[in-house]
Amino acid sequence: MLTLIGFAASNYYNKVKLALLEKGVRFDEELAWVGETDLTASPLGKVPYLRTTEGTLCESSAINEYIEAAYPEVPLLPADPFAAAKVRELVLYLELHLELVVRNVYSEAFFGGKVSDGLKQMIGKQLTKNIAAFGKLARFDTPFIAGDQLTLADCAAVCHLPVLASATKIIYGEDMLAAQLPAARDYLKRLNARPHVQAVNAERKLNTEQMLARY
Ligand SMILES: N[C@@H](CCC(=O)N[C@@H](CS)C(=O)NCC(=O)O)C(=O)O
Repeated sequence: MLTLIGFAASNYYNKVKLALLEKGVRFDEELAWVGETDLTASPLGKVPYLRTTEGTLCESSAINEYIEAAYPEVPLLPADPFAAAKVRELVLYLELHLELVVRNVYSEAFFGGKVSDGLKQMIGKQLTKNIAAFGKLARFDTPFIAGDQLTLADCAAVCHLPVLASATKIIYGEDMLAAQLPAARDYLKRLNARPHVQAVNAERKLNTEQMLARY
């Protein structure tokens, strides 16, 4: 049995949860807020992490790759090695070049903190460049972001892109994702209509209220 540990306001937690749901893999959830995590399982104190019968695993992409290999019945990676690498390329772009960059302004966008104007300007510039580059790799003309099949890249995109959209709207007065990649909106609408995505989003909203009430 698998136990996913963390909190449902987290985009990384939800990326793994969505993969488990879409694959139909049974799992439990265990709530652990930042500061309450098991540091032997996730030494940086980050969520999510996964408890398995073999031990624990942290880092959402390592977890999703493990789930994919251990439960291959409903695949979220193409069998073709090149097509699978294209999916992984999208996940890396989403995280290294979009999520980790925009994360620098979350404290002001979502948590009542303050970010310097200099940093905002630098992050804004990086995002302009990185969103355009992401748009060269992402497919918005196909049902899913890497083509005709739902993949791990969709699990990441549907959790990370809305945060990029809302953080940039708050900080820069413009949803930079919609401004640069207008087709992303329809893609997210399509994905958000999936029952498992709806379930993840409903729990995200509830958990976000709980998280903000703790501040
Ligand atoms: N690279 C990590 C990122 C996970 C991450 O940043 N999680 C956030 C919540 S969305 C977290 O735990 N932040 C607390 C911290 O960094 O101390 C992954 O893919 O799992």
